[in-house]
Amino acid sequence: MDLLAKGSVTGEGITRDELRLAARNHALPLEALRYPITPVGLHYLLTHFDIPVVDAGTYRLEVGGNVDQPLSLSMDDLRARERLTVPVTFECAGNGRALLEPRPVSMPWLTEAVGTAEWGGTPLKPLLDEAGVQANAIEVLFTGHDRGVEGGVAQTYERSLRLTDDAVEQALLVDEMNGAPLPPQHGFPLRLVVPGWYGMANVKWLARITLLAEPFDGYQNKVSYRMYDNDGVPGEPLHRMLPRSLMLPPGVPEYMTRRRHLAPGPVTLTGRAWSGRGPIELVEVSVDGGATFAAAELDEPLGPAAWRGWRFGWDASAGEHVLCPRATDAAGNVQPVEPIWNPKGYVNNAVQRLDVTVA
Ligand SMILES: Nc1nc2c(c(=O)[nH]1)N[C@H]1C(S)=C(S)[C@@H](COP(=O)(O)O)O[C@H]1N2
Ligand SMILES: [Mo]
Repeated sequence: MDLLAKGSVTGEGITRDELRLAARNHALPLEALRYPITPVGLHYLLTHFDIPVVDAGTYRLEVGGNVDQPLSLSMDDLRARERLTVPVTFECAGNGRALLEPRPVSMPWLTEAVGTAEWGGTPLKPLLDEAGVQANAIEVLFTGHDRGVEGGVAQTYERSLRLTDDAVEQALLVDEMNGAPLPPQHGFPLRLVVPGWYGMANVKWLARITLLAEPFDGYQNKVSYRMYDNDGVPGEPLHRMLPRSLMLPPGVPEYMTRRRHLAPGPVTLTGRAWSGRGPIELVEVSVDGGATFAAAELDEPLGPAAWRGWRFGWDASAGEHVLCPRATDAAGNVQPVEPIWNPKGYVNNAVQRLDVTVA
């Protein structure tokens, strides 16, 4: 049975296809929220096709299309350019999908498709200026080295940005993650990083940058990574992240359910919150499953495009509790307590629910 073709399922367990995807593309273990910068192996992963092998020695980044001066750059050329290192939080647009009912069938993320790394590389914009973007260009397309078939369409992973998006100004071409060369699974030897956007924009294993005079109509722009309305009509392409907060689970877990067990008494709950649409202004915590919330204390920001730590004092009383953190950003976006369903299962930023037994 082709479940992908079925779209979404009610009351059915995770299928073997979904399980295989989930095993290839792991999430952030929630206890890794303790690190402001996620250790490389604990950062979530999402690779649609196979991880390609790219030889950094012979590598060239090609810049072409509607430009005055096409460029072909080696890794040495790229490394000789202006360098920046920026902490950036990534989140997959499908984060939260498996919590929707019915469940849209694709990568079955719960809430942890997230991570923050120090990305090191060179800004995109000066390179585009050097190539000389022609007046008729409206989009810039980023093409990876990875190929496959998705939705029945043979393709290379590629995504475009509109030249008018401020993302173009902020984007980086990176060859380092946490001070070391990119590992194969995160895009070696070069990837794009678009701070504040959902993960799909951060094209890995970058082969080519092409300036286009027409909107790009490839699969990952036209079919995938758009908000669909409930009649299945494709709407706007996904762009900046909505706010979300995750809590570092207190106490110890039960092996299968991950229910937390802790002793009664005062405990400091901590976590991290982020948004691509404005700085985090408020994090609140509910200890009663989202019925009531109280404000947490915010840590100093790590950077404009990175998650922000928070802490909350709780006097844990004996019994069963459901803990929910909720983030609000400076643009006034706030996480919903209940998920909002959509056919592809994107952008479900409903609050996390942690089951806790205090005894
Ligand atoms: N070339 C290429 N780039 C890609 C992808 C991919 O499959 N191929 N997946 C995208 C998606 S959907 C996400 S969420 C992020 C994940 O980045 P990470 O695996 O480094 O965490 O990479 C993006 N870039
Ligand atoms: Mo993603």
